Amino acid sequence: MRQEVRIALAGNPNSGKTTMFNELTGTYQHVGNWPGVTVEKKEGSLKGRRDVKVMDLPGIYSLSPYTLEEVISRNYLLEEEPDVIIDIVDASNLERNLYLTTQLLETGIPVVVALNMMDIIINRGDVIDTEKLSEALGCPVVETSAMRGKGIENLVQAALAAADEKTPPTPGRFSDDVEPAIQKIEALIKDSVSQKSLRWYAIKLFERDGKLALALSEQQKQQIEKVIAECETAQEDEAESIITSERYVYISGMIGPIYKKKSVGKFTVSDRIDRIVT
Ligand SMILES: Nc1nc2c(ncn2[C@@H]2O[C@H](COP(=O)(O)OP(=O)(O)OP(=O)(O)O)[C@@H](O)[C@H]2O)c(=O)[nH]1
Ligand SMILES: [Mg+2]
Repeated sequence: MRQEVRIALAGNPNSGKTTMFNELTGTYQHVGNWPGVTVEKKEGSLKGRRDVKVMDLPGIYSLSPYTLEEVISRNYLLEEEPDVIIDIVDASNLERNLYLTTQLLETGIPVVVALNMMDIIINRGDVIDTEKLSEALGCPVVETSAMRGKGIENLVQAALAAADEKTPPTPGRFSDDVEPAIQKIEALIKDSVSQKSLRWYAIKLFERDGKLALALSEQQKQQIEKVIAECETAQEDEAESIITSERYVYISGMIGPIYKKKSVGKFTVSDRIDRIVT
């Protein structure tokens, strides 16, 4: 018998997860227009595929341990280990949404990005280079409009293929100021966690995340603390904030060449050159 495939829908509040869940499962769940609607996990089966389960997770901005929604989502991802995460990204707020994406890529679970709300981007006349975004993130990116039922079939195919291949994503590296510290922590804990979650735990330990289910020796803890303290002194910043800044720098560098806003001027560059030279 074929084994069950489990797909988890994760993303920022109001990015369209429940709308997508309804499209994927053919069920109808109330969709509100305000953030924080989905606090419980909701499970259904993919339309016509009872062997594929879809989980609608609460909306979150980060995988930190501060809100109930974050704790529910990250515990589900790390403890239940779904076969693939569909990261529902609101393309009209791309930069902010990718902050969570960078963290999902660190869990070691295959990720497919649904670049949702593409209807808004098209209406604005903006252009996103999806192929470049996919290359930069190191995971498949599929354009969708959950509200209009667009791109759903492509998304399902990409998610099932990723679940089948089981290839963990290659998360981005931080700058040379911070990356060595993360790698030192990875080396210190490599025998205490599974290889696929190594980077996730190293980063969370660096952030002094208080809710990690991880048994470390006193010696490991002291060595890790030393690595963190050295980096904090060098950066003149506190560890969690160092990682936040690293993510934003990384994302804005990535987005520059990928997101083209509709040009606002009346003339294109070549029009202007023509006017100047003639
Ligand atoms: N224009 C547009 N609107 C969309 C799209 N997908 C969802 N929406 C709308 O965005 C709003 C939020 O959608 P939800 O599906 O509730 O978002 P969610 O991610 O489940 O939100 P939380 O459960 O609060 O985290 C609703 O008003 C949807 O109709 C889309 O592709 N395009
Ligand atoms: Mg929802």
